[in-house]
Amino acid sequence: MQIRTIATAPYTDQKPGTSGLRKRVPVFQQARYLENFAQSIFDTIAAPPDATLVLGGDGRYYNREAIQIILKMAAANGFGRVLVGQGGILSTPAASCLIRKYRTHGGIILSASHNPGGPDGDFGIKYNTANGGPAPEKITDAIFAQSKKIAQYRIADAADVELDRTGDYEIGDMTVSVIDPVEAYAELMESLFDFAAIRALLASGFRIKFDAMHAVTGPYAREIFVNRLGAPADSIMNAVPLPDFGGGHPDPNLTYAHELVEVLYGDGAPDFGAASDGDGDRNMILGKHFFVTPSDSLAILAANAHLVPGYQQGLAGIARSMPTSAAADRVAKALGIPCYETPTGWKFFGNLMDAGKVTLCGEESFGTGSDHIREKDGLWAVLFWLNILAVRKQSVEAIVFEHWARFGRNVYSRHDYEDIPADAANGVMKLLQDRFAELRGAQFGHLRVKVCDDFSYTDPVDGSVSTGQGVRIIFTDDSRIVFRLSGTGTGGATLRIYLESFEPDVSKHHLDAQQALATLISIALQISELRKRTGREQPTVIT
Ligand code: G16
Repeated sequence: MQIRTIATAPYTDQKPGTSGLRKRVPVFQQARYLENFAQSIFDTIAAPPDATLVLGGDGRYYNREAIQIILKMAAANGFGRVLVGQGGILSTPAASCLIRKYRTHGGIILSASHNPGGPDGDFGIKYNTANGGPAPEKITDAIFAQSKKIAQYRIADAADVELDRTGDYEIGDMTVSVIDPVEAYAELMESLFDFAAIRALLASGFRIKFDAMHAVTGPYAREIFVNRLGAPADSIMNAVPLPDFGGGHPDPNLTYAHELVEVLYGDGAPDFGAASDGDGDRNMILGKHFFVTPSDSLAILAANAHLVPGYQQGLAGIARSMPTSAAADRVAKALGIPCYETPTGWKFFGNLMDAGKVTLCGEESFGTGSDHIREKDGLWAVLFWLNILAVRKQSVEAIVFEHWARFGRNVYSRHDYEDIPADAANGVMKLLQDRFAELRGAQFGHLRVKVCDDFSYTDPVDGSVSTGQGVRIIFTDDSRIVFRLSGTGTGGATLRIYLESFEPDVSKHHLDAQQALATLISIALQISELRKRTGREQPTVIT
């Protein structure tokens, strides 16, 4: 096999965001673009000779082409073996599971998560380390630095590998093992949850609907819910992964998963609904005519973890991202365990989990997971809920209301303003930062500002510091408004406003969140001059 060293010139825009490098497909299709980034990863991680790598993606447009290129580059860079999901498919949690199970050097995941796919959609690539989690900032920063000075990449002259049949193939001295993408993951799920109890629940007439949104979880959901748990085949919708996700936006929230929402809010609705995103790490949980916010979901999973076999031994601690509501903090307090507040991005949970400080983690961005892997995990969250429902034999709504009655309700909402000009978005953030002094102590009706700052985080394990992680305006009653720019979009900027207040009064727990948060919403719009600066009257998405 001939290995070619090809001269290249750097691209200047290969800075990984919240979760890897995400760009439009045509950007990745430029000559040497993918190759430059992949080589920058290989140069940075400096894997020992004959190391093993996991490789797969969410099946979006350009997945297969990218896999063939990366396989040939891995062979040229001295890897001994690459484990690839059949058809190039691996959900992000399954990739994390495989890295850990086979103790590989790391893995490359091809996904732009919840962003749309297709020839004009998004593509993405990220590196996960040997613990199975997204590379921490010191590695992604080093990859970016390397991408700015790269001068050559290495690639093997070899034929494409047959990705659709499982088995071992050779590229020179490197073995490519094409494996079933579902099996190891399904086994891990079976080891954590009481499948017999869930099977009995489903056999009792409890109806579920899972929306795979034409993305990667279809085959996983079919194996787990239908084959292993006995759910009827029509419990799963949009279950065939398509390169363009059927033209949809595979983001499991009330706006983009509207097909599922209509089913769960319609006549004769099933008892439980859930959706996952492009790469299978996000989840949305619905009851009959009822939506569970991701922040509440984390708190409820934590409060009920003792009902689930994999977590019966207790939780070491909980972690949540800063913009996520403090509902989980209340549960942690009741359990007498620590609760950590990190910046947005799953990569910040890895150190805490590796150090045994936390068992459950969650984010308002529809991500929940545990230390069973080092990624958030959509189907895991669905199974956790089903396990709780099987034991408690109550409706989703009843479980949530009982939770609020015990802990109080952290009323929560996120307003997203998507695809606004970057200048306008940066202008809003700058204005807020310039106003810190003026806002501290300011009175808005009955609310007075207690803290106003830009969130920064010192990792308690390795001492690394991350600054500029979102503007917080916290009032004396602990209600708060957070402004943050998304780090996952590819077009313009997405400005997120996170709103939270606490309601201890049970008689007000049924109130609509938008109504309950109306005062905070109007303060947010006022102090940010958002409408004037962006020309937007309404958010694009409200969750
Ligand atoms: C990624 C990260 C998450 C993060 C989310 C939102 O999710 O893995 O940890 O919460 O982005 O990020 P942002 O608010 O910056 O858009 P995913 O599912 O896109 O990989």
